[in-house]
Amino acid sequence: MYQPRIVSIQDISCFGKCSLTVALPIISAMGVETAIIPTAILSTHTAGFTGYTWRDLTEDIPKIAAHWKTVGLRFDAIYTGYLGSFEQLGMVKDFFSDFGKDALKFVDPVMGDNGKLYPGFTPEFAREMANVCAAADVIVPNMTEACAMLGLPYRPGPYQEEEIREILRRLTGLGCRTAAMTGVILADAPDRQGVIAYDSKEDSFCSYYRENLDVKFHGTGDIYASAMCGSLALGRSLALSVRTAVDFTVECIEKSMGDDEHPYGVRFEECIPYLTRYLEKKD
Ligand code: PXL
Repeated sequence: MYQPRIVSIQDISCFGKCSLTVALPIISAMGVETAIIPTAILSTHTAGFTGYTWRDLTEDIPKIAAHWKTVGLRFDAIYTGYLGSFEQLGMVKDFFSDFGKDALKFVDPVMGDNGKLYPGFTPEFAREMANVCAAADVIVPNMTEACAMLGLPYRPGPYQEEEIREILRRLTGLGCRTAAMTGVILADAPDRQGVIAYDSKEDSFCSYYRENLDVKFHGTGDIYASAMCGSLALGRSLALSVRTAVDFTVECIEKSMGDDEHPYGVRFEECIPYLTRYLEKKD
């Protein structure tokens, strides 16, 4: 049977359960081959830690891509996450041109949360990230990232559904077919949290919510994006992939609630054995 292959382009945070250290196990557990291009090696992620080390691997990216061209590698999906510089954004666009013709280009424009950009990110960087999103097929920003990319003022939720829909229309107006907003809480149902996705080609929206767990863990956006990209690479529909990713993320958060030892990341490892259960669900 055909095995899909994803390449994920983002950093390795050696400690902290995010970016490649969650993308690799989650996508692999879905039965999807996972190639990687590490963009930097950090001792920890940048949220909640200070004094972390950072080895930049920018110059390796075009070299890896050039070698892969000689090997003739092909990918079913290209999944980008945290990217650390303008130069890397340009390289991702080049990678899309070189390897993206038949691949799903999936961009998680990781830049911030709760109205704040992570250390080192600027409004100018967000505008350039919008250009990467323009070249993508599917993007999965949260409200902070969507507002930064569109140059809109951020307002904390809950939101009206039409507000989110309008932002998703504007995001796809950048050039990508599909935009999915993560971490959505609507005013008429504040006890739920979920994702609204818009397929601009079909002009259709889908959404999926679960109970709003009143806790914050780092790295859940990466878990969500990895599961959604893995599901799409398996050829599953947008609606089903959103649902799979939300359900898996919620399960990981539930496993971690009450565990004060690990605020830097969720206990996703204990949920991985059950991940394939979601894949049995069909449209
Ligand atoms: O989880 C997103 C992420 C990935 N990589 C690094 C980060 C963050 C968020 O802060 O700092 C290095």
